[in-house]
Amino acid sequence: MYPPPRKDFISLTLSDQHSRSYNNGKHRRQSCLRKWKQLSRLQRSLVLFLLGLLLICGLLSYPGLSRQWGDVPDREDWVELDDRELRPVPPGANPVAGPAVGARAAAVGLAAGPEVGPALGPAAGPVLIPVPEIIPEIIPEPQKPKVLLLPKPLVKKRPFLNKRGPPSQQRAGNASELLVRKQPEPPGKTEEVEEEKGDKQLVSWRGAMIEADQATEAPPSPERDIPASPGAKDASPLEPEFAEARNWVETELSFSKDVDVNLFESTIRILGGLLSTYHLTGDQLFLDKATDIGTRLMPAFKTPSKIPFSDVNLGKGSAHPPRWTADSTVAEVTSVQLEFRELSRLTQDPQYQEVVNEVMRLVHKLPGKRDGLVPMFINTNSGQFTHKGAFTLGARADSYYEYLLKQWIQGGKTENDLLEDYLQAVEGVKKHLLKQTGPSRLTFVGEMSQNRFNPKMDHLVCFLPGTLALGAHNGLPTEHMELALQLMETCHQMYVQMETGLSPEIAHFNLQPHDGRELDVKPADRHNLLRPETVESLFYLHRFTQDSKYRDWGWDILQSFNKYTRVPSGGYTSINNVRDPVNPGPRDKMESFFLGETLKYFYLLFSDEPDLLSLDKYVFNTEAHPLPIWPSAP
Ligand code: DMJ
Repeated sequence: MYPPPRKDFISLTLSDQHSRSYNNGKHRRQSCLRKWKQLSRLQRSLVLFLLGLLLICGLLSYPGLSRQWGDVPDREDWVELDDRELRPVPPGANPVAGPAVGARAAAVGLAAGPEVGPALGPAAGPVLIPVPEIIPEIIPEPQKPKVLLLPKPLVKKRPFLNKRGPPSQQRAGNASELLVRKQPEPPGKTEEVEEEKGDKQLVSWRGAMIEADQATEAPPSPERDIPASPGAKDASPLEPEFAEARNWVETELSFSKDVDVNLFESTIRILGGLLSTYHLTGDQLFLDKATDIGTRLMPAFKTPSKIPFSDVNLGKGSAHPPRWTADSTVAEVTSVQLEFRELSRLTQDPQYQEVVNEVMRLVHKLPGKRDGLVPMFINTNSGQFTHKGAFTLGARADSYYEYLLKQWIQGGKTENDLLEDYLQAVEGVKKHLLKQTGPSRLTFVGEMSQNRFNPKMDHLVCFLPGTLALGAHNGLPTEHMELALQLMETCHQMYVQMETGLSPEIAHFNLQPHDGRELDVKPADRHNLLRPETVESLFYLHRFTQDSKYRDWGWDILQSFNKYTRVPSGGYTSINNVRDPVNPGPRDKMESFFLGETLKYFYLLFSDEPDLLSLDKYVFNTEAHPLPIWPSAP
């Protein structure tokens, strides 16, 4: 048995060990050095190379570095990572953004690298970019496909640092205020995934990922983006896009096709769009194209009654009604007049105007109306209304009323039959279709069928506040304006009372005084097609009253569109259910009126230019294409 070690022994031992180990180390180092010197130059290079390789592998296997430098497994993850921090880049720095980052930067109005396209402009001066944008510069990603991204020109020219948020709340601010503030959550929202990142949030729902900071860019400079007067040729930030579109119209757009088209839809969208573009640019190409399609649509009017067929074959020059009936829709045959009349005025060829004026003459004296209200169908053989006794301001009748007023305005307020029919129709609405809800006395326009009132209102009816206000602006009774204000409130309620903040296609109003909700939506009516009518009316009411609440209401609608209908890969979609914010049911379909009308009316609503497309100079067709009000006859 050994005695316990003494402390000094221990100390001595350790010291001794240390000394021995030191001496051993010294000897080892000396022998290593000797051995190293004995190696050939080739052997030394090989050893150094292997050591270097080991070092690099070691570094790359370190998880943090690996994530940043090496593989970027998922683009979405990478974008989310981007959001965590923003930092300034010094002047002159040229961050090369990957496509997703570039697009994202464009979406929030920040600087973007050259891959985004020259239109976004280089990052000049101190700008903010997401931190990882500089990483591809360190280790480029050769496998990344070069995706040509369409620039977002409305953002690129001006970051609009002082114009974020509802127009009534716009104020000067710094760049961080570009980020959209968190919106209050709709009730019943449970499954939504949200990640708040500072001021930003990502909101995802099945089928779509909405980036809140992609939300609405502030309105662009109106005077630069839309020429203010016919033939204006000011440089516009949209010039490259316009040049591309013009080139397409010139080289690709051909109406010489064996294809059936709907007379009304083709007139309001294509003919109206071409005429409007002609006025805004002064470019003869658009008038030539308008004349071409206008002429190709003319066979529709060759019917026994002169009430046009619904369908025309553009290539064959033949026309026909739908397969199952000889009827046309009243709204359709009476809502092509603004366009055909204007085509005659521009071409000095009366044939277009004559056919559409004839329709109005026939309808003006037709029996079957009730106090100016028209049925929904008209027969192309007999020229008589059919399915009489059913009246609505919604589908199949709506734009008849709109075009009565607008033709009267277009023609310089001289065509008294049009005015008479319009005034009588407003009285008919008041007498037969206007009611108030029981609980809060909301004014709405219902429907009537065989003398039975139905408290059902299509979202389409929300064009009416705007039209009534336009009439009042043109000297019609002030009570039209009062009615417009009341109906505007109702259309607003059709949005705010839904869980998504978006209106259903159809609402049923409650006439009972003490019985539950203001409005009800049937399961089949819960879809939203990105329709424009409410935004359109908000534009008119804001223009005429300058009341900022209409802009605020419009801003809220836009936020809801962004939250529930925006698709990350581009565009917006109709949805199935405005009552389900968790699963609104994207349809993967965007109607063309969303771009043609809804966004245009948003643009006009938020514009600070009081006379942009002045309502004293232009009348908007039912697809939101402005046509000039004719100069008064001498
Ligand atoms: C548009 O195509 C036109 O406004 C038409 O008059 C009816 N409504 C749709 C959009 O909702």
